[in-house]
Amino acid sequence: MAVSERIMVLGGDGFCGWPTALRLSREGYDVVIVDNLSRRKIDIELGCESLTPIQPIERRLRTWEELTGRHIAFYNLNIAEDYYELEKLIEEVRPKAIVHFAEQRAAPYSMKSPRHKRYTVDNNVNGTHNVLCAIVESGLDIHLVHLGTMGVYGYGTAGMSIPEGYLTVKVEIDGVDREIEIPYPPHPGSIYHMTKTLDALLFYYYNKNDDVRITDLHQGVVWGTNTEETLMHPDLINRFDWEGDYGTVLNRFLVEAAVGHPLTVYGSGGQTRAFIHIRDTVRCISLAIQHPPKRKERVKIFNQATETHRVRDLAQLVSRLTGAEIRYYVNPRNEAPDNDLVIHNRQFLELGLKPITLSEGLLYEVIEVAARYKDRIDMSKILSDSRWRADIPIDREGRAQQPAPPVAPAVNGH
Ligand code: NAD
Ligand code: USQ
Repeated sequence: MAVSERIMVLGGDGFCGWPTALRLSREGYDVVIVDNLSRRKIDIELGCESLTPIQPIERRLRTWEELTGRHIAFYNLNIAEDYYELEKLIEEVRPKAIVHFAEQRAAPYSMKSPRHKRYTVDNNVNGTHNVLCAIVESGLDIHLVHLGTMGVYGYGTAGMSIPEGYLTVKVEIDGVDREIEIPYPPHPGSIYHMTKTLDALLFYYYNKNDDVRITDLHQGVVWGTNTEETLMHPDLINRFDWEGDYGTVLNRFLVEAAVGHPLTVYGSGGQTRAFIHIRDTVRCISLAIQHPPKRKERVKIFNQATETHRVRDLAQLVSRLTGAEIRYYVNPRNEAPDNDLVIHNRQFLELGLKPITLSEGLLYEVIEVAARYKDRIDMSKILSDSRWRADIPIDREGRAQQPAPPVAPAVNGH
C-alpha cells in the first residue's frame, strides 16, 4: 500500500471512530488507530457499560482482519499527554490524513464537578494542540479532519440559516460599506462545547501560521448504532451510550422506551437540535478525506448534519411507535428553553451525500437493538446527577404535563 494512503484515526475505539476506522479500512486505506481507551475507563467510573456488548479492541481488530484480510494497527497513546510518542508515530506512519475524534465528548460529564471540567479542558485542548504541533514538527503535509460540533454556534434562535463556519457581515471601512467574512461568533453552551470553540481558534492559528490543511466538521447529535461494517460480525458491534451523561437524546429515548422508563424530556422539550445518523457520519468523513482543502486554503468547515428536530417532537414520535410515557423533567442544563434552528449543509450534499433521515424503519432497528440488550441497562443510571449550576434542582420524578411555554423567545446563546 502506498504511504500516501495511510490514515490515522485518533479516538478510533469510540462510538464514531470505530465504524469510521472500519469504513476507511474497507475503502482500501491503511488505517492506524490511536486511542487511550479512556472512554472505556469512564464507563467504569460511571458504573455502567455500553448497551451493546463491545469487545476489547484487540479482539475487534483480530476479527476484522480474519473477515476481510485487512490489518488495522492500534496504539494505546494519550494524545493529550504522550506528545513525543505521538510525534514519533506520525513521523513513522506518514499519514495522508489524521481524523481526530479523541476528545471527552459529553456535555453533562464536562459539567459534573471541577475535576470533570478541568479534565475535559486539559484533555481536549491539549490533545488538539498536540496533534497540530506534531503535524508541524513532522514536516509532512497532513490533512487534519476534526470532529467538531454544531453546538459551537450556540443554541438560541439565530433568526437566519446557520452558515458553514463563516458569516458574511457588513462593516464600514473608511466611510464605505463593505462585506467581509468572519468566523461565526462562538456561543458554547457547556464546558465541553467551549473546548470545541477553543479547538477552532487553534485551527485558525496553525492554518494561518503553518499552512496546516484542516477540515473542521461541525457535527450534530449522532443517532443509530450499526453501520454496514459493524454488522459484519458480533465482535464488531458498535458502542451505544444510553446513561445520563453520554447517552444522546434520540438514542436515549429509544432505550428508555425499550426498558419501560418514561421518556426524559428536559424542560419543555422546545430545544431544536441538528441530527445525523451514524451511517452518514462515516460517509461524511470519507468524503471530507477525499476533498481536502488546497494548500494555503483557510480552515474548511462543513455542517455535518442532515436534519433538525425539536426534542419534544422526537419524544412524541418514539411514544407513538412504542407506547412509552413521556415525562418532562426540570432541565439540568442552562440552555434556551425553546429555539428554532435552520442550518446550511450544502457542501456535503454537493459532494454527493444522500442523507439518511429519520424513518420508522431506522427507529425500529435501534428499538430492536435496545430490546435485545435491555438486561444490560441499570435503570438507576438513566437520570444524571450532572447540572449546569448548583442552584438547579435535581428532578428524579418529572411530570406528565409539558411545562408552560417560556414568556419571551430566547436570543442566540442565552
Ligand atoms: P467517544 O467518547 O465514543 O469516542 C472518543 C474516543 O476518543 C474514545 O474511544 C476515547 O477513549 C478516545 N480518547 C479521548 N481522549 C483521548 C486522548 N487524550 N488520547 C487518546 N484517545 C482519547 O465519542 P464519539 O461519540 O465517538 O465522538 C467522537 C468525536 O465526535 C468527539 O470529538 C465528539 O465531540 C464528536 N461528536 C460526537 C457526537 C455524538 O453525538 N456522538 C456529535 C457531534 C460531535
Ligand atoms: N435532552 C433531553 N433529554 C435527555 C437528553 C437530552 O431533553 O434525556 C435534550 C438536552 O437538554 C439538549 C438536547 O436534548 O437540549 C440534546 O442533548 P444531547 O445530550 O443529545 O446532545 P448534546 O449534549 O448537545 O451533545 C451531543 C454529543 C456531543 C455533540 C453534540 C452535537 O454528546 O458530543 O457535540 O451532541 S450538538 O448538539 O449539535 O452540539
